[in-house]
Amino acid sequence: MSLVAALALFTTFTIPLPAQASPIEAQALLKWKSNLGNHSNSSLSSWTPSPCNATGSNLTRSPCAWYDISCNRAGRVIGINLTSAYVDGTLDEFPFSSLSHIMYMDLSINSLSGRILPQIGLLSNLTYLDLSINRFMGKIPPEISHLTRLTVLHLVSNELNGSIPQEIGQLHLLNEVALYCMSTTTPFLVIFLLKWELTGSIPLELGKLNLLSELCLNDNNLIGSIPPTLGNLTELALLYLYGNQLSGQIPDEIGPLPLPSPFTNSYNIAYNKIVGKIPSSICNATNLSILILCNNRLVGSLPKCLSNSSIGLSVLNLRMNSLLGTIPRTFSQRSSLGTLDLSENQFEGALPQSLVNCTRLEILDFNNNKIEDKFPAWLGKLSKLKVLILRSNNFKSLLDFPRAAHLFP
Ligand SMILES: *[C@@H]1O[C@H](CO)[C@@H](O)[C@H](O)[C@H]1NC(C)=O
Ligand SMILES: *[C@@H]1O[C@H](CO)[C@@H](O)[C@H](O)[C@H]1NC(C)=O
Ligand SMILES: *[C@@H]1O[C@H](CO)[C@@H](O)[C@H](O)[C@H]1NC(C)=O
Ligand SMILES: *[C@@H]1O[C@H](CO)[C@@H](O)[C@H](O)[C@H]1NC(C)=O
Ligand SMILES: *[C@@H]1O[C@H](CO)[C@@H](O)[C@H](O)[C@H]1NC(C)=O
Ligand SMILES: *[C@@H]1O[C@H](CO)[C@@H](O)[C@H](O)[C@H]1NC(C)=O
Ligand SMILES: *[C@@H]1O[C@H](CO)[C@@H](O)[C@H](O)[C@H]1NC(C)=O
Ligand SMILES: *[C@@H]1O[C@H](CO)[C@@H](O)[C@H](O)[C@H]1NC(C)=O
Ligand SMILES: *[C@@H]1O[C@H](CO)[C@@H](O)[C@H](O)[C@H]1NC(C)=O
Ligand SMILES: *[C@@H]1O[C@H](CO)[C@@H](O)[C@H](O)[C@H]1NC(C)=O
Ligand SMILES: *[C@@H]1O[C@H](CO)[C@@H](O)[C@H](O)[C@H]1NC(C)=O
Ligand SMILES: CC(=O)N[C@H]1CO[C@H](CO)[C@@H](O)[C@@H]1O
Repeated sequence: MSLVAALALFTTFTIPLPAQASPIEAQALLKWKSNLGNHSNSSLSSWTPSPCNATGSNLTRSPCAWYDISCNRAGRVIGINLTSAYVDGTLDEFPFSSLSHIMYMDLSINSLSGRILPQIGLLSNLTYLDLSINRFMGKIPPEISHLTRLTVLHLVSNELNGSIPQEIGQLHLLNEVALYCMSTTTPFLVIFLLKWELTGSIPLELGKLNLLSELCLNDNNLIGSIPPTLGNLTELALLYLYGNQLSGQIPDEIGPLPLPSPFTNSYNIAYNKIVGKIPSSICNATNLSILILCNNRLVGSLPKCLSNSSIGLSVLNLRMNSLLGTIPRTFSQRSSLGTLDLSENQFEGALPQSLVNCTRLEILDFNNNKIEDKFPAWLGKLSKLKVLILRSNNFKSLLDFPRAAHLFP
């Protein structure tokens, strides 16, 4: 289920004013509020025991009229949305046991700190949980696995450490797990890069989450190899494992299932210690657009499909590996490559002339290889090219360079 779908489901059950109130829920939430930090400047200002339109009954104590709280027809709280509400404090007094009907909880982008308490597991109706961009610390409680209806789990950008609980594998409905996603819509996440310290290995059990479409575990200290069970995730569109200490081999064609799957669109395992060859099974990932394997210990030559656009790559970054052989010669007119970075490898031979077919190329980096060629002035035909790096190779007739450079806008 997408975020939109999750929200739609959520909204369907929402009505502004309930028939019955829930004074217990109101009291419990007010107790939490009273333990929070300075909330004068936040949406919590609507959280009051007696709203100004009070008419005297317990109805007025309903939290359902509060900003960012949603209720069902019975007046039970089913949604709490405090994203970007300047909330500052902990979950220590959060009324986990009073909010058993809650389905949607978004506390992202606040200043919440302390631990994510095991009592989170009491919110067994939750389908959507977003605690990202806060200052939660400590480990992810294994009790999170009690939230069996969860479809979306976002814990991005906190100060959590410890290992990923293997119990997450029990959350069969999950389709988005973001323990750290870098999305273009939230570029400021870069600031938090160093704050995230999950350790241990990637649990095999993640392979059970067969509805998973996005898995981001980047920028942690994860060790071990990429579990072959991730090959079971046939709907996985995005896999970010970059910036860890992962070693071992890419599960290859000998393994039970190839990685990535034909659905995979973005595959980024850069900045690890992964050894071995780029498996030819990658050619089956026909939907692959972004392939980033840089800064690993990959060896061997390139599968041909990476150049002949039988897959429609827009980014291919293999920088800083030990790849060798010649660069495939078959870049076709259908190529959608915008970035081709093969720098810091052992590629040899000449530059393939067919690169002129890659009319969308903006970045072309062959720095520090063993390419022997004349200076490829013909690259001047690539009108979008902004970055061209050829140094530390054996390019001849460099005297042509000024003239060639002139060809580039
Ligand atoms: C509390 O918030 C108000 C409004 O933003 C601000 O003026 C005040 O300085 C804050 N007080 C503290 C102690 O942070
Ligand atoms: C109180 O009622 C008035 C009139 O019905 C309405 O305009 C106002 O928004 C209400 N205020 C709150 C806090 O519900
Ligand atoms: C109001 O709620 C309290 C408990 O919070 C309850 O004891 C009382 O009977 C309620 N009053 C009405 C009029 O429903
Ligand atoms: C939660 O609040 C944010 C900001 O107020 C809003 O953009 C978002 O649509 C809200 N989500 C729901 C489900 O109401
Ligand atoms: C989950 O919500 C449903 C409907 O709102 C409710 O009947 C049920 O008791 C809730 N589950 C728990 C464990 O409270
Ligand atoms: C996690 O961080 C807490 C303090 O935030 C520390 O006490 C604990 O030892 C850390 N655990 C690990 C496994 O790093
Ligand atoms: C998942 O993958 C593992 C190892 O790759 C395999 O043994 C297992 O049968 C797979 N499970 C399913 C349900 O496909
Ligand atoms: C390929 O990716 C596009 C979006 O980039 C998506 O709409 C389509 O469903 C994907 N196809 C497969 C087979 O995954
Ligand atoms: C590619 O997919 C086809 C069809 O599913 C399969 O037969 C073949 O073994 C796959 N090739 C690789 C290298 O995984
Ligand atoms: C591209 O490469 C794949 C895999 O090597 C091959 O099956 C396919 O025929 C090639 N297509 C073209 C147009 O060369
Ligand atoms: C450009 O690609 C076409 C196929 O799309 C191929 O026939 C042609 O030879 C390529 N051009 C060069 C210069 O290799
Ligand atoms: C009601 C109020 O004071 N709101 C302010 C809270 O803080 C943000 C940013 O610091 C301001 O933009 C709001 O006006």
